[in-house]
Amino acid sequence: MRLSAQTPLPASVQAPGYDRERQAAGIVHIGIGAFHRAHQAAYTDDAMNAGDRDWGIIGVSLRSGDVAAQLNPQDGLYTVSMRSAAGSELRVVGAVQHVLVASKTPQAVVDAIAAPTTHIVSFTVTEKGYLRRPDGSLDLPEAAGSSSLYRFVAAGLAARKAAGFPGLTLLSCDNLAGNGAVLRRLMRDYLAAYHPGLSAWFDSECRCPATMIDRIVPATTEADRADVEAQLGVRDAGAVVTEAFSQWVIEDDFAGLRPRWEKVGAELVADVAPYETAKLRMLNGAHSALAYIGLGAGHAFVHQAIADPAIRPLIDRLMREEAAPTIDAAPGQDLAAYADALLDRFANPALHHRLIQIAMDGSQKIPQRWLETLAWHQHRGQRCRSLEAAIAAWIAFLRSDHPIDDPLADKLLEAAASPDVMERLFGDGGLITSEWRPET
Ligand code: CS2
Repeated sequence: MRLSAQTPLPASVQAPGYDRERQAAGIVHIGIGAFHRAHQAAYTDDAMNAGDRDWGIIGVSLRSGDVAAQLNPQDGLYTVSMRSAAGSELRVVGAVQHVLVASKTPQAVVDAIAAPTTHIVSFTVTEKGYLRRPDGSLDLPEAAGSSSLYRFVAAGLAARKAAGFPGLTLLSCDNLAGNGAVLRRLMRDYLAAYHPGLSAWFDSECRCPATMIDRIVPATTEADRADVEAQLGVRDAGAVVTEAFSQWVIEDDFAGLRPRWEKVGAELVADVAPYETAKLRMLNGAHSALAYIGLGAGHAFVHQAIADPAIRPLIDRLMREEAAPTIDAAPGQDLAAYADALLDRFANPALHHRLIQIAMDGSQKIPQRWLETLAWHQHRGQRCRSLEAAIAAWIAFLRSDHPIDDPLADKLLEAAASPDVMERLFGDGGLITSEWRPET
């Protein structure tokens, strides 16, 4: 038996407390992977449980039909399993209504964005999904391709303008520095090249708030699905596994309506930057260091690497002595307590978060996770021993027999094989754009 709207659920499992059939879809979410299902969709489900209405989510996968095949036969329902050393707690999320596959039904995606009930289009397309050139501008030929978010959003916006409907909030939920401003800039680049008649309307009618999104969500395994099935009593092909912790800080700058996410734990603030910078440089910076250093030491999981007495002090120093001083904390933001909490989260033995999952797409992650911190210290004449060790571990990883999953894989492998590897990666005109220059 498969999970669906007809399935009776065990009393211990939290289920949607609102009439799912009667909710309009207020959100179109592009990139409906495990992270969105464990994070934004759960907040939105909470908001509807707390009384908000018409915030159903239409999920979009740009390429793969996998998530549609998992969720559509289940009426959009799926389980979130929150795991800690004490055990796991299950909830079934009802916010997602159905999933479209853009490569199969592109017009349905445009129609969903153009629908008068839609107020927000949100994104988790990973760093590389934004199709940026090294100088930060949009890669226009790529953005004209069939799996580009920009094509669908622009076509949906054009239809809204033609129909006289209001603009939208475009909400980036990816780990980029200044994700709202990045999306706005790239969307403008796209419109200027391909829909110039829409540029002024986009600027006046649409908003791109910045967000800091945080929840550790390992890729779901077959063992996880079996574990959920044992507790739920039915098969859930779309289950996701995560930690109890969750955080979402959102710039309060919306074009129109939004769910009252602040009633269910999100923080709506004027300036996201201090939270986002701390998260990228401390959490994600430590994660990427754990990935390359940990894999080099023979570990498979985050909790194993952080327990290694040769690695833990280095990560501790990376967060407290290298990353934290570069951050202008917001009032009340306690970076030492943040580092303590991160060490505990990394140590969660129930998560089985694979280092190799974090190691992918290094070229897209390392600038905002490590290089901004390194540049900050370099301007002050200071070295960062932990981050330098992390860079050495990344290069060792590129030279190892691990398969390299990265949009720049071929170029990285070529650079890593050269004796001038540091120059080829980080020098002037190198593969990775940054202000930081390696010491010679
Ligand atoms: C991780 C992130 O895979 C990665 O690169 O660092 O996905 C991390 O788990 C999340 O950003 C936590 O919020």
